[in-house]
Amino acid sequence: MKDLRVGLIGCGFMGRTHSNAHRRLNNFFKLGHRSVLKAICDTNAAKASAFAETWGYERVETDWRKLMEAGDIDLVDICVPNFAHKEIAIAAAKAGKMVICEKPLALNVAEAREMVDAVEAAGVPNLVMFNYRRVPAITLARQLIDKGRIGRPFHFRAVFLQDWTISADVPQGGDALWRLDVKAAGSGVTGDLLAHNIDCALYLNGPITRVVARTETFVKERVHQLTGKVEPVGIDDACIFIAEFANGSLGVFESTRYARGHKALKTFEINGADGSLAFNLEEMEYLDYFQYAGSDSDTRGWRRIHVTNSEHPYMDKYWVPGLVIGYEHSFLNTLADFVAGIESGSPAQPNFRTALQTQKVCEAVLQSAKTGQWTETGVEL
Ligand code: SOE
Repeated sequence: MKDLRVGLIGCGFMGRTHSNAHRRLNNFFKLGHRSVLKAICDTNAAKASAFAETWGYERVETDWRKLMEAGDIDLVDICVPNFAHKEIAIAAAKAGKMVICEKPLALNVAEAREMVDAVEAAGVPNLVMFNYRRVPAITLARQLIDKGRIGRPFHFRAVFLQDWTISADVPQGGDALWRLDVKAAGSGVTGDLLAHNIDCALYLNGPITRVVARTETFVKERVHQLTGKVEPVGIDDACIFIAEFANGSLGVFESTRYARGHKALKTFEINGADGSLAFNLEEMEYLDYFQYAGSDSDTRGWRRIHVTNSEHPYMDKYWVPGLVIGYEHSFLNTLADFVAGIESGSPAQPNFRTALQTQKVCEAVLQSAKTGQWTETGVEL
């Protein structure tokens, strides 16, 4: 068993999800590598020390550059706000480290391209943490699509709805609230939430060729936590777009942080000639399936698949049939596939190049919202 020595940067929510995945990896997956939590890095030393104690990191750094120089770090895991992804990922690649990066890959396509070039020039394993692909029900949806169970696809529709920024008193910027600061996040719901739905759409239904979008910023000014001043809000609070897929199907996407009552309502439905599939993150252990082809008209109807059998994706790694796993396991499953990919030489997806395609769709969406025009995405998959 080899050590995979991890240096993780960022002690926020995503730092916790990734740390948990590293900690649990070898409890559930039989791999040739063991995650070893060597160093945690955050500019806030007290926060990093407390984090190190909670999650079991051996040492604390406050400057991420130290991880690049360190001989005892194999993998740099980037869990900082989006604006810092590029510099850290490129430095890690140049230092010959493997890189895992939180989503979205970058602030924009230009940055994402530089990051792809850096990891490919260095030849280092790389992955972007679009975790929802590895929710077993979503992976199962892909397997059923690959088996032809829905036939020719006609429609893909997806939403990601939250309600945590409705109050104009919520500040922007700084810890936790950097997602509301366009300089730190690059965009609002498009990069933060729709990027997940776009990644799932590319995974399940193939390339999106063009889009037309409408965004809205409902609260135009907010106090900035770091400056204490009221500043204009530069992010999209809500985004709706329609899309064309290369396979001829049509897509509808909606995301907002203003859907009162919804905390993380992430759903998709895909309708084909021979069947349909539907998923709802609030009931993530189920995949709904309507089988048309091969079913009898008197018993035809939507069926709920409880995705907990050992033949379902990832489920043989956990408990016994009928018992569920949760949100955190999607990170664990992704990390396990990343490590298995290093060992087999068949890299896990989405790597940086694949995540660049999602970035292109996000950018086309934001561009279209400005011009009101259909916009080509330039996605290559
Ligand atoms: C935002 O609230 C957020 O935490 C996103 O940043 C995550 O990517 C998403 O999975 C859940 O919501």
